[in-house]
Amino acid sequence: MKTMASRRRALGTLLAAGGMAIAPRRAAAGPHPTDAATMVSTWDFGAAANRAGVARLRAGGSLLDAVEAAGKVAEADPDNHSVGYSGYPDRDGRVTLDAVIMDDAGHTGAVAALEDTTHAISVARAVMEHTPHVMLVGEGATRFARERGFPVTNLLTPDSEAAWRDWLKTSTYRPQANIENRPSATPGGALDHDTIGILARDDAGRMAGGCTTSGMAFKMHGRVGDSPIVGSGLYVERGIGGATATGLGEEVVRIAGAARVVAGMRHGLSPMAACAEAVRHIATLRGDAVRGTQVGFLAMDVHGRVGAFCLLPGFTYAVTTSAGDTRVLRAASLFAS
Ligand code: SD4
Repeated sequence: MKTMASRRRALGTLLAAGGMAIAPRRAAAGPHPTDAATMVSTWDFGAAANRAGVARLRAGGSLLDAVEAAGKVAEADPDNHSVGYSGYPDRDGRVTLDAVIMDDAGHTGAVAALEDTTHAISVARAVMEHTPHVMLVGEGATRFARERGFPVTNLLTPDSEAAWRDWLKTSTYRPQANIENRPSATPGGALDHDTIGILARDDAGRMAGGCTTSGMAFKMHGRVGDSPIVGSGLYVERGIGGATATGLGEEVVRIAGAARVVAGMRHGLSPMAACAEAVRHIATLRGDAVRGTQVGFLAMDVHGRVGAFCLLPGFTYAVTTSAGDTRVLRAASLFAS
């Protein structure tokens, strides 16, 4: 049986054989918090989400309540063009949302291609709690949202519509790396995408997570990314930990990314090493096809240890410790640019 070290050597050989310029980078934004984490979320806007989630926990809410509260902050933010309200539309001008929520007891619900509804993560939770299914898509998801009383909301704001009309002039689909953290005042290069992925943990080591997004800007109508797919955009396993993904979802789905990261932790890797292993696997598998593409993984284990890793520099994540301290950190990346 191969040892972990020999597997790592084999992976290094594979990468070298692929001729890829590998320039591992270390986190640049300071040390990881030493306190155990309670909540982590992707990107800079994860900080506000974490605060809402932790406030919900402190008010006596469950882990699922905290995850939902955190997701709703990003979904309602008109300056966040990649999640919920004001998300960039697909190429037909329709804003379609993907979301999932799950806990470590195997409860999960998801929606994909949901329309006219701001809080996709809440609809995902309703799928979990009020249907015999785990996922509803498209018209069925939207109809279910109406049946559950979620209000009809036009998600296409004037800003997002203007960005789409501008995009129509060229209609070139070219996702940009790290657009999630760029100011929304620059919708000119609006090949935007983003997800908020959230992981929450209590003192007993129980966990839950969520993921919500409007997906890739100007995607084909009907396109679903990794975010709502259990095991791709999110995975949580009792006694081990959880992982979430962001970036170009097609690359995450190909490797069942979040499940892979959790499997890494199950086999003894630290959260960061498990994220790095999954990122390296994408690079090995896809070679030149992922040059210039961003994929980032964020993981937290049951002890509150946190790690992240990405293909390109620029992926950030917010960590809130059990002491209530929130910091935004920069993930280490496989490539320098
Ligand atoms: C998707 N993974 O739909 C999402 C988008 C994303 O940062 O995470 N962007 O592919």
